[in-house]
Amino acid sequence: MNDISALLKGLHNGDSRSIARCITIVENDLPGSEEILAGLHLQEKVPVIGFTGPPGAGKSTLINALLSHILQKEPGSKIAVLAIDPTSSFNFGSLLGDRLRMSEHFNNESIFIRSAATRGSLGGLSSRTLEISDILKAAGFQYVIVETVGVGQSEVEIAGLADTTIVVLVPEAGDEIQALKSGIMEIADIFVVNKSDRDGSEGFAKNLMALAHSNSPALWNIPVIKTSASISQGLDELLTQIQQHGNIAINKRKPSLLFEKAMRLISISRMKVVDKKQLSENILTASQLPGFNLYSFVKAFMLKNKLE
Ligand SMILES: Nc1nc2c(ncn2[C@@H]2O[C@H](COP(=O)(O)OP(=O)(O)O)[C@@H](O)[C@H]2O)c(=O)[nH]1
Ligand SMILES: [Mg+2]
Repeated sequence: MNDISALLKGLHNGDSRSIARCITIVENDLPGSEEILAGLHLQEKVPVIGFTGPPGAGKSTLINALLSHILQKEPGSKIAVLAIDPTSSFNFGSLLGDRLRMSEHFNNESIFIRSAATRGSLGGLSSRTLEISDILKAAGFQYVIVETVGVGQSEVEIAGLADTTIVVLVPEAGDEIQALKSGIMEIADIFVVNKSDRDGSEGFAKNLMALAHSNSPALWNIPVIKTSASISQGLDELLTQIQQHGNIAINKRKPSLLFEKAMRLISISRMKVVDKKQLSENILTASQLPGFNLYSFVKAFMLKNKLE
């Protein structure tokens, strides 16, 4: 047995060191990465639950509280958490922050926590988030939770990856117009109004409920759940809705989700063959010439590099 098959065996047995090693290999595109991905025994019934929302809304606190809640209600469950943090320097401490915040469970063997940095793929998720969550799906967890900051592209991307997308907002997020504007209506399967211990949560939740109701798809009435993550309130309802939505999503939405994932994998793999350094040098030179046209430049670049 080679190293990779040994690692895969460990992964499928739920060995956390093998899981961590496989993630590192895939995340960094090291030798063996493709073999690992192609060898995964995906458990399609395992739900991937995405949490998104503005920084500070309480996503990490909520996930932490939810972990305790699940372990209480379903003792023996195994849950994986993948926390994606922006690399922007003003957020430098957040990686450590998430770990510390979830530290209550950090040494608990039923919980596997991994932080991944965003690789700046257009301000979105790490380009490997999809693959990492699939690795976790094969590793014997009952739930895979992904936390991502709802800025830029990442909230749209999480919806193309998670079976259930939870948008966490706080009362002071402002009025319902803001929610509509950022396009979150299309991606939310469940809304959470966290910090509902604060003033204004009632009115905010009511407005959001009306909007969610009128935007709900035929099969699913998008719920608005009020939580107070820091005092563990609202978790039972949240878990119930996650489970109910998961039952629908996994059976009904799967083909379209798989289609989106396939498209994403194809475009990432096509982008890989682009020599970014060369592109950047060529474009610098070409753009200084009179009559520069980006479209004909790209066409010529693709032809020259056999990308077409
Ligand atoms: N009052 C109140 N504060 C909360 C609640 N949930 C989280 N917080 C606080 O909000 C801050 C940001 O929480 P965090 O989980 O890091 O937010 P994230 O950036 O969305 O992951 C922390 O100081 C939390 O203690 C809540 O339900 N009520
Ligand atoms: Mg967080």
